[in-house]
Amino acid sequence: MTNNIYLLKWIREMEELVTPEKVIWINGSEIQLENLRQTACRSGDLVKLNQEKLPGCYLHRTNPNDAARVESSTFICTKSKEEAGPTNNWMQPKEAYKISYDLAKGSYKGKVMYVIPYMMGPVGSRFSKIGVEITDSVTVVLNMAIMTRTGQKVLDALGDSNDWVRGLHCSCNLDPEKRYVFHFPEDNTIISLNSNYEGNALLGKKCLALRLASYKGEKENWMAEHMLILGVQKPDGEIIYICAAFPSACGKTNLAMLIPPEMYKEKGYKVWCVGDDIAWLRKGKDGRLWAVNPENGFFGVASGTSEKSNPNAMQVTKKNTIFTNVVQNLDDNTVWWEGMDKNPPSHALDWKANPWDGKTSKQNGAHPNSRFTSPAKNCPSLSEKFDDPDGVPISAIIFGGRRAQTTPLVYESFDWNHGVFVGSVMSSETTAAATGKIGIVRHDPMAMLPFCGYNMSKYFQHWLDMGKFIGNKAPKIFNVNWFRTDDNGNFLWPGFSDNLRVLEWIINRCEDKTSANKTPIGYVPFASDINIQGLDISNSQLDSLLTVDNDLWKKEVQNIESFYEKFGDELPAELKNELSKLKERLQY
Ligand code: GTP
Ligand code: SPV
Ligand code: MN
Repeated sequence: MTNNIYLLKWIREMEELVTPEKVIWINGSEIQLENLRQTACRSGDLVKLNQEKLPGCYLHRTNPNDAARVESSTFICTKSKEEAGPTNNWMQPKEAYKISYDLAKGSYKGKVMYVIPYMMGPVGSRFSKIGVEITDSVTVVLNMAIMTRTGQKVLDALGDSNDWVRGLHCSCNLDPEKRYVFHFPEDNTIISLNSNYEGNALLGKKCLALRLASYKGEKENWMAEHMLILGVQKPDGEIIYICAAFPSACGKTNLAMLIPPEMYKEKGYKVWCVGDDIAWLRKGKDGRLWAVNPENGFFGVASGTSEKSNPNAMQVTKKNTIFTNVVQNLDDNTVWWEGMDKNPPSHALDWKANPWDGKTSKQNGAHPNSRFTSPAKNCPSLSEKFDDPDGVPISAIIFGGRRAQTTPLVYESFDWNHGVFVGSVMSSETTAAATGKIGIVRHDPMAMLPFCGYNMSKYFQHWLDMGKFIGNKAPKIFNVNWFRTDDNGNFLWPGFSDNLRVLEWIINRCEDKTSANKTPIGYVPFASDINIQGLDISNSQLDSLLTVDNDLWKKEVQNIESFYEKFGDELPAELKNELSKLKERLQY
């Protein structure tokens, strides 16, 4: 399939290391993939679902100890610890390679070694990056074939170049004590051991497209960000493109696939999905910031997804989808998860394959981080720019997280540097997307805490530098919070499709069409400028959503100060300055 000497040499070395029974190169053909699906069903790695109701759909159950990303096992392995910075786990490359090779050695014995050439970004785009992942897991192959562009066309694009990312994935025995996701940004290499959960094992996604890409972007004047990309088509037909960075399980997929409320549809609004998780951003020929989605599919949260909250996502999962850790309904061999509807199956298997009766069981049937892997082209609202090699021009960047208090529904930063400050001090409640406690508020700068492949201080500086580089054509920066609650813990804002009402205000601000209330933290909407027509929401509720409570913000400043201490003298002066200005405005 290729004569690339670098690739062939590496494959030979890896073959000698892992000693498989045979090697299969993934050429991306439907015939080959169909064979692999059958193999996976025979081995029990996948369960074939009802092909009339869910054509092309399969169920994947992970080992129960392996159902989410493991941040404590994720390492950046640069020569100096300094390069990984204070927010990443670091290991010396030599030590990480030693651990890797000891675990990988002979671990494919009796198994097939799959070689997956894949591309992140549209084929033919000069921004795209090529990777090759070696795996012993057929479900990894099938997931990668959905999430990335794979096969012969990638090898053709690679030619004889040595500019590609080496990725080795070994299932080993899924021992959580020996689980590692190692990144070697200086060697363009990723090694993942002892996990088959997609977030740890699909090496093109968070590992390449965020951790290695962010490292590269810093050196090459571009950015790899944990952002959805969407286009809002206004009644006049113009489409405004927006990127938004929310931490894991905080609403990216939902916002990216938004369907406008009736009233907005009638006016002529449409929302187009370009991407739901990752954006690569560059300065375009026109001087503006342009975004490309490097992925080819969606790896979305199943739990909570319903016809009511996200009908587009439900549509996305109706065919050619791999479900991970959901309930299997044994009556008709379909799937179910908490939040899908109020009618759980009684005759079912839970995500661990134990018999489960949804009508009587007190335990959840699906894992809270249950997922779907679906082709992007399944999305009814997929943008026609999805495959555009240049991507789309960005008018606004939105940061956001899950905060029960403190952060208003939406506010606008005063300028780029202040916007970078706002992103750098983001915090959000932890979710089931990663192992560990849920609901703990933690700082997660730009939603990149688990995904930044280098020193976070340098990353902040890079954001500041990009602002200078783009100058007055830079997007405006906003912050949103869909998750503010009342005293009883109920969400104050309806969210989901109604988030378009907030996007409308954001677009109006970008187009200088509306004034705003200048508060110590930024520009907050006047209540009369958020359209709540048709919503069951009182004026006082809207007022609470837009309140900036000085006392809470003074506490927030203390949290920011202790978070910033991590970075010591390396924290860019601009951010220190923004913090002092915030304190002044709060009359600290
Ligand atoms: P990752 O794929 O892990 O990066 O998550 P994500 O950021 O794509 O989050 P997703 O859109 O899947 O949403 C995660 C959960 O957040 C869903 O199950 C929803 O329940 C909830 N959610 C999303 N949008 C809203 C919203 O506007 N309001 C409220 N209250 N909940 C929301
Ligand atoms: C996330 O956790 O942000 C995800 C899922 O999108 S994973 O691929 O596991 O990172
Ligand atoms: Mn998502």
